[in-house]
Formats: sequence, structure tokens, C-alpha cells
Amino acid sequence: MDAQLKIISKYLSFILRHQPQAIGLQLDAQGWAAIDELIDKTRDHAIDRALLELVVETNDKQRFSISSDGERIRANQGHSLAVDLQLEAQRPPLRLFHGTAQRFMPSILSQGLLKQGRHHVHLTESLAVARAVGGRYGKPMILEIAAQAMYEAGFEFFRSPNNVWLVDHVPQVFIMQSETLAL
Ligand code: HQG
Repeated sequence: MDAQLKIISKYLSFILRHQPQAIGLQLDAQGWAAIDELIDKTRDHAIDRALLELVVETNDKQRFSISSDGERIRANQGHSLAVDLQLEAQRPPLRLFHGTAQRFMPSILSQGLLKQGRHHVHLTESLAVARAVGGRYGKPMILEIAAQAMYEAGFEFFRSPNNVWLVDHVPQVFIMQSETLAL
């Protein structure tokens, strides 16, 4: 991703996931912002419609969606704000991965995976993604989650449009810490 697009993506993540009020923007209950208003209120960053579309299209993790009428934009996941993305619960694959830092392990093994500041615990089908996510906070550790066993036990799983699996909490019993997955 081009450096300028990456800066704008990070800025949009901040606004659309966490603090729209920082620029006086209001999201609706499903997390959508009016594009014209967003462009107007981010004037200092000189984001026009074409640049916004480029950020959305080229984003490495497909973090944003534009509504089908082209008028609104929202983050696909990762919010700390209370928004209802209206995702449908669905059956997850047998296993999912979660990348974390090795230093969090004692706490994770006693409390399970908690959503911390976000809406959900984030899980992925991709080992490579889990490795990269875990590496953001320290020496990475990849956990294997018995997702379907959790589902059978009644936990609801959601999948964001950019393929992040979301769940409220992962109790310890469903977490497998494989030596071969420790990096
Ligand atoms: C850890 C990125 C101690 C958890 C990625 C993680 C992801 C615990 C951190 C998305 C814990 C929370 C989210 C416990 C969980 N004790 N630590 N009981 N339970 N943790 O950033 O999953 O680039 O809120 O392992 O791709 O790292 O932003 O969550 O290390 O999808 O689009 O607490 O962010 O996407 O950190 O990352 P985060 P995450 P974007």
C-alpha cells in the first residue's frame, strides 16, 4: 500500500471505528457515515471522493465498505464504538487462529481471550495474518481455537465482510497453544 494511502487508512480507522466526534461526525446505528460530510469534515487532510475510493479499494485488509448507493462509508470491523454491523451469525470453520503476544499468555490462560477495548475477539482463518497481528504487541504467539466446538457449545460467530471472524469471548478450554505454533 502506498504510504499516503496508508496514512489515510489509519486516519479513517480512527474516525470510523473509534472517534468520529473528533471531527464532529456522527455515525448512524450501523456505523455508517455520509461520505460528503466526511469529506467536508476531513478538509485538512485533502481527501476527495476519488482518493477515498482508492483507499477503500486498495486497502490491504479491506477495512472499509461503501454502501451500495455510494453515499455512505463504514469500517468493516474493529470498532470500539457501540455500532451494530448487523452481521449474521454463522458456523465457523473447524479451527480458527488468534495471534497474540507471548507476554499475554499467563493472563489469556487464566481468563481466556477477552475482547479488551473492541467489540469482539478477532479470529482469522489465516496463520500468516495471525502471526502478523500477534507481532504488533511483542514476540508473537499463535493460538488455535476450536471454533466449531465453541459453536456447538452455543457461542455465536460472525464474519465481517473482510473475513475477520468475531466472537464475544473465547474460554480457555477452547484454546490450544501448540508448541509448533510458537515463534
Ligand atoms: C490480547 C487488526 C491479556 C489479544 C488485526 C490482543 C485484528 C489478552 C490484545 C484487529 C487477553 C487486544 C484486532 C487476556 C486478549 N489477557 N491479553 N485475557 N485476551 N488479549 O488490538 O486481536 O489492522 O484489540 O490477544 O488484524 O490484536 O486494526 O486486538 O493481543 O483483526 O484492521 O489483547 O486489529 O486489524 O488487542 O487485533 P486488539 P487484536 P486492523
